Amino acid sequence: MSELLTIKLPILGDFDEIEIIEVLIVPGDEIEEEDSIIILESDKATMEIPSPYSGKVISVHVKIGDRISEGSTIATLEMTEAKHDKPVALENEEAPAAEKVTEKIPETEVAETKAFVGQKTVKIPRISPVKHEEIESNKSIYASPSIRRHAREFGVNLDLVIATGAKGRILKEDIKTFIKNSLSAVPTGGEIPVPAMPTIDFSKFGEVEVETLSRIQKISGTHLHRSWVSVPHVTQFDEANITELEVFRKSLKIEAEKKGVRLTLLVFMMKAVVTALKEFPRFNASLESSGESLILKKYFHIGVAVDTPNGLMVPVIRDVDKKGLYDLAQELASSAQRAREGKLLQDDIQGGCFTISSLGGIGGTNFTPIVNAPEVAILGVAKAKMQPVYQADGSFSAELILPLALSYNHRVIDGAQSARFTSFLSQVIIDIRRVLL
Ligand code: CAO
Repeated sequence: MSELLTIKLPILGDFDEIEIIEVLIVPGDEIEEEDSIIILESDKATMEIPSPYSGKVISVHVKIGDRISEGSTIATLEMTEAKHDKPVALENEEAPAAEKVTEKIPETEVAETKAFVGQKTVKIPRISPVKHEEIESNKSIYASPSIRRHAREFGVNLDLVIATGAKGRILKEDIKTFIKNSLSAVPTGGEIPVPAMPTIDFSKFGEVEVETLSRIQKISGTHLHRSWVSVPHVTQFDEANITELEVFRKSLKIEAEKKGVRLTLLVFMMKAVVTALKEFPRFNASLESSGESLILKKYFHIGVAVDTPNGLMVPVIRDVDKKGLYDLAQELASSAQRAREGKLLQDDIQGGCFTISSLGGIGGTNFTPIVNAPEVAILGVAKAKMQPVYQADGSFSAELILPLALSYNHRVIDGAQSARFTSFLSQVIIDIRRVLL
């Protein structure tokens, strides 16, 4: 016989209304007693909350971003009879006699923290908050104790692992992916290994200052490096006449301000890119990790590179095809703001189909962006400039020209396709009404 039990949040000392940054279980999971079920994070500490019992997860009542306090319901567990009989230290005097303690957990292993299981109050082993300073001291790696243990078991250097968890947290899946990638990256006879950078004492040549890279810079650096060495890059340059688009954009400026949004060129670019992706589905795809097949996506989630004080971040704006310009402008501004404040959640940076990197608000004539693999193409947008354009009647007119740079994975996309893509995109931008077609 089995019994349904509700797992509630134990007392966590001074902590209240604490944010859930990871939910580690889903309905159907078979979990063991002591397996972590959620991870909480406050300003001061990170805590893994373990399950007090083994059993099958029936339902999960919380999600990432929820703030919970003592007694909040986390999950419902079906405890199997064998596990149910397992002795636990019950405190509730009203618990049925048959379920009372047969063996006490030694006092040293028990914190003042308590988990509430159904109507019974049960002591659970100590939950050790991991202070942020401890994490920082360990080369700014964001990982729970169990993940660190797991990494140590496999000899994985966490510094090199790309984190996909909330706020850059390393998950068990990330370790698996790292190991998988490391195994498949073993150089075969024909490959040329990348020689390590020599260690140089630059202070021999003059005064220097050492600045440690931020966590985000390290993570994005690893990701960019992997894309750079594994994707055969080609960059296709093009340009678009945005004179009319700029007139249209400016005509909407007051209306946009009234709505409290800034309608920048980038918002129009997102819409134009989606129109081009619909026309050229191969650009809205990812190469399967085996390299054997192409996964064509039927959704249009666009990543936007954001320059933050801590480094480059790419929040993903979902379903761009289904949203209007004002909604997109609002969402872009809010994502950029959260990126700059380091508040993006795991969900905010996942699932992108195609990335736009716009340096147009800053300057430069053009640049070659690195493909945000496993996406297959990225559009670089540089600063638009007034230029004389030759007209059919032999005259020149002053037009606002936008430089475009499309980098793509040459394994998936041919040069001719890329030129067709940017020509089409350019036409859509010239006459933005085409996004309606
Ligand atoms: N040409 C001319 N003007 C441009 C332009 C372009 N290509 N792109 C934007 N502008 C204009 C905007 O329209 C805006 O003008 P108004 O004030 O008249 O509305 C102004 O420049 C400032 O724009 P912005 O940069 O604040 O806003 P945005 O929507 O264009 O970009 C964001 C938002 C988040 C992408 C940008 O702030 C940013 O972080 N860019 C850097 C991205 C980056 O680092 N890429 C490199 C990645 S690879 O290392």
